[in-house]
Amino acid sequence: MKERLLELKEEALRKVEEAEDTKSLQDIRVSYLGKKGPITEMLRGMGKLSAEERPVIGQLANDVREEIANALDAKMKKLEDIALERRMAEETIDVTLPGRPVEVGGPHLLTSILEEIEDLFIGMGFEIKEGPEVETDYYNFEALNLPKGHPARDMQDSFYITEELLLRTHTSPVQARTMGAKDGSEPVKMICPGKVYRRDTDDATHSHQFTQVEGLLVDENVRMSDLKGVLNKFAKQMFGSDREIRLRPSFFPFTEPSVEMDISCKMCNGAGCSVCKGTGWIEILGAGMVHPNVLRMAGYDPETYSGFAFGMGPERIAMLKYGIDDIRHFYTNDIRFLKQYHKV
Ligand code: FA5
Repeated sequence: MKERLLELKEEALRKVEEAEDTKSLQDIRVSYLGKKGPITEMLRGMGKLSAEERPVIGQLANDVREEIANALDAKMKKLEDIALERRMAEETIDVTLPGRPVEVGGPHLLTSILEEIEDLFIGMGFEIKEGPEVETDYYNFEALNLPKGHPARDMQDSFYITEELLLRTHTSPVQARTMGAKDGSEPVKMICPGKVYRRDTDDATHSHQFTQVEGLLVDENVRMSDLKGVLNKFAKQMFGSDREIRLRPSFFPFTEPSVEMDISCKMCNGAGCSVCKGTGWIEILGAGMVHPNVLRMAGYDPETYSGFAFGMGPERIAMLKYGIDDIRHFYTNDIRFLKQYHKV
């Protein structure tokens, strides 16, 4: 029995010596020192030994167990130390390496232009309003003097969701919503920036989704000259004091009289070029005096109150201001294009 124990010890110690990972050490521990291991097995059979042999073999078996356990612990520590050293070597940080550059973003050109427009009108005492992009037929058309079947509805080809719901084709419904929320005697002075949608075919100056900024001023004694004064001030501040504005008669069912405003072309200084299609002028907005029917439907008495409204296209304004030749640049998000307009 003594020889067998010594043999087992030699065998176990050799295996410990050869073990290359902690998993093998666990296996050795289980197979030599575990409950079903050969040493425990031998200890169980000690009853068959003589009274003299029993303590000697018992002592030897315990010594062998202890020696194997110590060898296992020592090897385990050694392997753990090696693993730690290896990990530390792998994770060494070279503090002399240059840092990775952090890319700094910036607002989209359209966002900057909208903020610029908002700032200009806030400076003239207008407040900012918002309205829903999914709009009812009533606010998008009917409340703006465009009853069902009115031929002028064709001026704005629409994306309908149901019979009564559509993606708004302009920001003008916010006029009716803002007036309707008042009691019919409070003055209104607001602008409303936002996205609008039309079934327009995309080209250099048209997009099926674009932005508009609506403006509305309602009070007693508001005149066309007030509209002209506000638009003139806006245009000079936005494009520079050397730019001329021109109001042309036009038609919108919700304003009477109606006008469209042109800005003298920056590229050719009014002489005529490809950008202004040879006319020397570029259209940026529609406007007019709020139609009495629109005032009445929103609860304002047109005998006492009058107002002006306008709706401009910020993409067209940015194109004119920065000489951008295609509206699609705003939406294709080529970072090289957008980066040119990041303010540092
Ligand atoms: C309107 O949408 C009117 N609601 C404007 C208005 C408001 C008139 C208040 C009177 C009173 P219009 O369809 O012309 O009008 O559009 C106004 C501006 O939006 C245009 O001058 C142009 O700058 C811009 N715009 C129109 N269609 C597109 C398009 N498909 N892509 C980009 N910009 C467009």
